[in-house]
Amino acid sequence: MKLLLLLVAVGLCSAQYNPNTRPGRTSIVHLFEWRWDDIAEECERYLAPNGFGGIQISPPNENIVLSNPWRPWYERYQPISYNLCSRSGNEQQFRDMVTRCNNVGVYIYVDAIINHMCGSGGGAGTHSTCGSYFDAGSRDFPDVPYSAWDFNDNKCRTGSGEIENYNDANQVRDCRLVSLLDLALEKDYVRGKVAEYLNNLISIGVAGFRFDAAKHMWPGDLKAITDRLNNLNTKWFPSGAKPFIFQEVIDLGGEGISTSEYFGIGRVTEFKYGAKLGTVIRKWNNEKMLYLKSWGEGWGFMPSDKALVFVDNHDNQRGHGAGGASILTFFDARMYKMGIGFMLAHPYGFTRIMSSYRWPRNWVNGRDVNDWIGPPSNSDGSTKHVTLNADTTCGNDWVCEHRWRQIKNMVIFRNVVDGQPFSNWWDNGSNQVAFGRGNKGFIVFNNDDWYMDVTLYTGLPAGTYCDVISGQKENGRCTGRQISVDSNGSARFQISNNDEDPFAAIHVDSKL
Ligand code: AAO
Repeated sequence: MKLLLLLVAVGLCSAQYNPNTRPGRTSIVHLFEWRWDDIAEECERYLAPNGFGGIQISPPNENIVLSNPWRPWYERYQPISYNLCSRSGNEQQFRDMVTRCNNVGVYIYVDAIINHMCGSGGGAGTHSTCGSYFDAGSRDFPDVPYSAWDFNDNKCRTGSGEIENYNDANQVRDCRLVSLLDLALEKDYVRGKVAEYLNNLISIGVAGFRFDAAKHMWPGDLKAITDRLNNLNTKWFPSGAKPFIFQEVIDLGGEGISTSEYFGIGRVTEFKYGAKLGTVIRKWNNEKMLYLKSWGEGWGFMPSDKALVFVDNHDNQRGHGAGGASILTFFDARMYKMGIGFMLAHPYGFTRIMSSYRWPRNWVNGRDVNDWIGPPSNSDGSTKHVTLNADTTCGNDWVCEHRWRQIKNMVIFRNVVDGQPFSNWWDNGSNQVAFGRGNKGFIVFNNDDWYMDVTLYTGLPAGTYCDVISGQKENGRCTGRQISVDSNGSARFQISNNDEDPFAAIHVDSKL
């Protein structure tokens, strides 16, 4: 029995579910396409003071430079080498960012593109972000180096060499995803090169990885690679700490590959989460917030301790990947804030916030024809800095959702209620719902088309609280609405369906 328990414990420890965030920091933010020097500043001036746990950064390695269309964001998903230079900055800027963010306890999670190199039609030359030579046609990437032997061209069994059928797991893993040259990760040499890249990042001080396109890699190959990874840098992390791993596997059900195949390696993205939450908040398909009472595993999601959750990501906010039209984004700001508010208040999963740039969305026949547009940039292709406005929002077309008061305050809410149970659920049988987290926090939504005026048991100690959605506590005073919790723990909530944000949230740190 003891041996069995030991084996179970060892098995679980070898998978890397722990995000390595500092105690009491429970969310990460994806600073999509940000420059390393801007991220370093953001860690010091905003993310650390507001309790963010870490950052998913865009791929830091050398990638192809595309000119038709011009410098799309997705060129960064086409590696040329593992040199650390990209539109976000060079190696020295990368090291500086990791050091400065780590020093204030905000950790870096690298988007690791290890399934493939550039597209098969990527041509030959030095059109790459550090100027390294490559030849996609002959599969030659001398800066790694990889050659034709290191790709799956002979293993793939489809006529086109492309993935043709997502129900066939062999195709999905052995053939090319949208023409991207598929690395032979079963080869010891290739595994070694990938591990060397990731270990270099670990030595610099990163805390973990997003495995891009994990669904397109065999779990056994990923396991072999993660088994070669070093422990985290003890300058910032406890000795023996392993890199956090979260794997991008799209599983909305009904395909040949399921997320559970990847639990042995680390966490997995739960794409059902954003797709379903968007449907509920939009009130499509007769969905109601009432049904969120059983949110989580009750909705057929993976176990909470395996899940990485988000309302939108860099793909599905622009129609790539999966999720479809229900996905909420900053374009639907009012519903988006409710969705993020719900996610951050609910205990399910490890949460990631999206932080975007604006682009001129243009739907033609159900597709955004501007889905390729890269980050705000200068005419020479360099990415623009994130500037700050007087009201703390961002300029230069950076949306900075993570700086929206409602979102930032809910990141703090989640930290405050960490470890507390889901409790005191209430609903009106429709779209007015409320729930608490033990005796630490309480949130109330009115997504119906009529006024809400209810007195609810909150579980909180008596006192006057500041609603952190309509305002926040500043210098001991509340800039938004105040909520009084009586000696029985009950409070009256009046929320108009016409309020700018039809929800309210209080927690023990927002008590006046
Ligand atoms: C670009 C061009 C291509 C060109 C290629 C090479 O767009 O035309 O061939 O360069 O020259 C990103 C962009 C791609 C871009 C690529 C490389 O999104 O457009 O290609 O960089 O520059 C699949 C994968 C998933 C992937 C997602 C986009 O499984 O891993 O496609 N996401 C990651 C990254 C992403 C990146 C890559 C991977 C590549 O986050 O940014 O691509 O590094 C089904 C499958 C999914 C599949 C989707 C889309 O989903 O289940 O696994 O995702 O199809 O193909 C319903 C279904 C749902 C279904 C969905 C869409 O919702 O329920 O299951 O419909 O059909």
